[in-house]
Formats: sequence, C-alpha cells, structure tokens
Amino acid sequence: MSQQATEQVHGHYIGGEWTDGDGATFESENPATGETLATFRRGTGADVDAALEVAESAFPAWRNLSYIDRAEYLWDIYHELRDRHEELGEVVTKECGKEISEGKADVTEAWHMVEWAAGNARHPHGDVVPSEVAGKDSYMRRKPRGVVGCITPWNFPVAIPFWHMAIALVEGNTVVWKPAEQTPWCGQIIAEMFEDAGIPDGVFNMVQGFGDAGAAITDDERVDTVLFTGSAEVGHEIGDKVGGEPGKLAACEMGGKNGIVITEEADMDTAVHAAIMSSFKTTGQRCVSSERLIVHEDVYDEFKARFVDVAEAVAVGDPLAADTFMGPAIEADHVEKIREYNDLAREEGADVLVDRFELEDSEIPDGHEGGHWVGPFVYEIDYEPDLRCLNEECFGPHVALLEYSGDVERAVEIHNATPYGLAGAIISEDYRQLNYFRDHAEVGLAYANLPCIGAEVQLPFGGVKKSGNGYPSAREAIEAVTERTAWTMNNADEIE
Ligand code: TXE
Repeated sequence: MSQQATEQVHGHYIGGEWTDGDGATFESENPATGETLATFRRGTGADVDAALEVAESAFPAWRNLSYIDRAEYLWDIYHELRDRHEELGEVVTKECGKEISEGKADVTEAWHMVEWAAGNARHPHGDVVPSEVAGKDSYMRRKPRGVVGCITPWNFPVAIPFWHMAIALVEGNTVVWKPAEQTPWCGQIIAEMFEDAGIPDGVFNMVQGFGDAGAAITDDERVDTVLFTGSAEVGHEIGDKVGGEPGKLAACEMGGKNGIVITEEADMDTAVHAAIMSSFKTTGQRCVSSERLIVHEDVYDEFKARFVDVAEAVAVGDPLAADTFMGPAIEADHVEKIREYNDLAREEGADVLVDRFELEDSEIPDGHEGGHWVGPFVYEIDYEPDLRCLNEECFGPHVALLEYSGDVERAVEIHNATPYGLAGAIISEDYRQLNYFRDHAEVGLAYANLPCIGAEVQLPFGGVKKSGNGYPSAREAIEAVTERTAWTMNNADEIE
C-alpha cells in the first residue's frame, strides 16, 4: 500500500497470505480532517484462530534458525524504514494526527528498536555463572517461549509494534499482532514490510480489528506471552486473565498521571520548556505526557505567568505543517473524554488559567473543519490527594498547576500520590534534590532537567503501580519473550 489512500479493502496477513476473512469492514480516518483514508477488514475469532494455527506451526523451524539468520529479516526492514522515513512519517501523521516531526520520530524509534534487537543477535546471550563445585560449568541459556500475541495502541502506531515484535522475533518466537483500530493503515504497511523481507510464512501474522480480536488473541491457550500497550483498564484485565494461566505470561504497559516537580532551585527556561513539551506535544496523548506540574511557592508566580503565556500561544493546527506545535485529538470520542475531564476539574474547584478547548474558527485551517480539534486547558487547584482530576488520566492537553511549600520531600509526596507510576520529571539545579527524586519517585521512567518525554530502546520502558506490570517493549521485553534454562554440566571425572 502506498502513501496514497486507495479504494481497495485491505485484509489480514496470515501465514504469508493476504486474507479477507468474513468480518465486516471498518475505515481509517484522518483525525485532522475527518476524511476516510482507507477501508479494512475487521478481524474475527476465526481470523485469529487461523493466525494462531500458522504461528504455532511455524515456531519449530523459526526457533531452529540461528539468531543471526533470524535477525537478517529484521535488517531488511530496518533499511526499508530508513529509506521510507519521510513517506511513513506522513502516513503516521495522517492517520494518528500527531505533528509531522513526531510522525517521523515514530518511524525513527521503530528503526532504533529494530537495530537494537537485530544487533543483539551478534551479542553474547545468557550468562556464564560460577559454580560451587570445581569442574562444573553452569550457565543460563535463553530460549524462545513460542507464540507471542502483540496488542498495540494508536499513539505510536509504528514504533510500539516494533518495540514489541522486533525482540520477540529475533529471540525466536512467532508473532500474531493486532494493530489499533484507529491506525490500521500503519498496520498494513508494516505487514507489507514483513512480506517484502520474505520472513517465512506464519512467523509474522497480522489481524486487523478491534478489542474483540485482541481478546481472541489474549484468551487463546496457544499464546505463550502477551505483550500489551494501551489503557489501564484493558491492561489490567489482560494481566489478570493471562497472568492466572499456568505457563502464560503477560507484560503490559499502560498510561500514567505523570507529574513534573519544579523546585525553588529550578532554572525557569528549562522548567517552562519541559512543561510545555510534556503537556502539549502529541496533544497530550503520550503515555508519558504530564498532566500535573508541582511547583514550589518561591517560583510559582513566575512559572505560572510564563507557562500560561506559552500555552496561550502554542500553534494548534494542521499536523502536516512544519510550524504546527500540536495537532488534533485522535477521534471524536476522545474529544468528549477530554471535555469531561476539563469539566470535572472545574467541578472540583479548578481556577482555569487557559481554556483553548474550543478553538477559534480562525485557528482551524481551511479544509480541516471536520477534524477533532482541542487546545490547551490549564488550571490551578488547591491540592487535595483525592481529587479525581489529579488522579485519573485524561490523555489530552489538560494540565494542573499545583503549588507546594516545604522541601523536595513534600513535592515527591504529592508527585507519588496517584495510583499510576509511569513517568515523572524534576527540574532543579540542586543535585541533592535530583537524587532524592531519583530514589523516591514511584515511576518506571524518571527525567532530570528534561521534558517528561522520551525513550531509548536500550533502556527499560515500563511503569509501576497501576501503570503496568512487566515490560512489553524495549530492552526488558527480552524477559517476557524468553524462558531461562539454568544449565549445569559436569566436566570432572567423578560426580561430586
Ligand atoms: O485503549 P485500549 P484506547 C489510554 C488513554 C486513552 C485510553 C483508551 O487514557 O484515552 O487508554 O485508549 C486493544 N482485549 N491509553 O481505547 O482500549 C485495542 O483494540 C485485548 C494509554 O485506545 O486499551 C487496541 O489495539 N485487546 C496508552 C489496544 O488494545 C483489547 C495508549 C489499546 O486499546 C481489548 C493508548 C481487550 N479486551 C491509550 N480492548 C499508552 N500506554 O500510551 C481493546 N483492546
């Protein structure tokens, strides 16, 4: 499928064939215009069943290839991602609405992951471990688990699938993947890349569709590991279901109610930049976006004035235009969710500082009237730990300013007082404050003097508390897609 949308109805990729199945069709929409991009088949239980059957049959031959031979298929995809960077970045932006620089960054992150996973094939694997007994060798050997089911969201429609699948495949597993229903076009292109790379039939399979197709994957006993990135609601349901099955594993990464602590020792330029980037880039629709800014009383007024000025000014508009800071929300239902959280904050006592939720007509570019537009919403509120607006993820450009007094311990206490624990940042020039945050912030990802965004594939990516269990992506995903054998071997003449 090229960058241009077509009239064709696109199907699933199962066992090396494109198939339609007997499901209904659904459409992919450009969230910046409301126009239909392409039409796809909606996967059913029968499609998932067919995909799992071929994935299971393909597993023995695939696992018997060397790591390096498996990685060769991924290297082809790596080159294709790089060669088609511009074009794919545009597809990401057209289908999920994020700014073009972010659309391209999505593709870059995908090839970083492929590079890392495929490069791993030439690295030592497992551990040699000293034994208590002279003459005995002992080491840990990794083995693939079998069939890995991958369920991915729309907000990183190219990066996250590769974050899951590149590692799973190089480690010797076969894959059944369901892309998000909002971004099937990205799914189609990724499947075409695997086809072009000539990966053996059944090793990689893609079933398009909605949550019912996802559930058909996670519920099936032929699936050995489920990797999931998405909402806390679905992630915990999957964790409970799959985690309760003997021999099955689930690694899930969900969202957050992330915060940035800005202490009295903060550099204000750094603080404003970090807060703007973290709250509004990708329209606040990143799992690491921050919706709480926890600011010391000594710098509160200055920070507030500067943050509000920039939030009033950030350019919302056509995500394909190079000077746009923030594109639309993903879909109409999501605009309603953001509206509800803005209203909730008001009901809970917020003093609204910036309300650009309903954009002015003049801000909406010509031809984009059907888009799902929202703008920044900034409020201050007297801190109380139980307010819903401070505990529930909105997943939009919705951000609270919270003033604190006292030391960094108090700031971190407020920072930690949500059920989530994905990401957090601290802005301070005082190394003791930075170290305190590093050691006490209840998050999987912590940033110092940086926006609360960004990921590197060679680092773990995942959260604590309600934000996740296990790591479905980046470095630690190896743990979820491999078994370990502790191998001990006697080299002495006698057994001790
Ligand atoms: O997520 P879902 P949605 C958060 C964010 C957002 C909310 C809902 O707050 O507003 O979640 O987003 C598949 N069994 N995040 O609706 O429903 C689904 O088809 C198996 C944070 O997009 O969790 C899609 O492929 N699979 C997040 C994937 O799960 C199921 C990114 C995610 O969909 C399923 C996205 C089921 N029962 C949303 N139900 C992040 N961590 O960045 C749905 N799916």
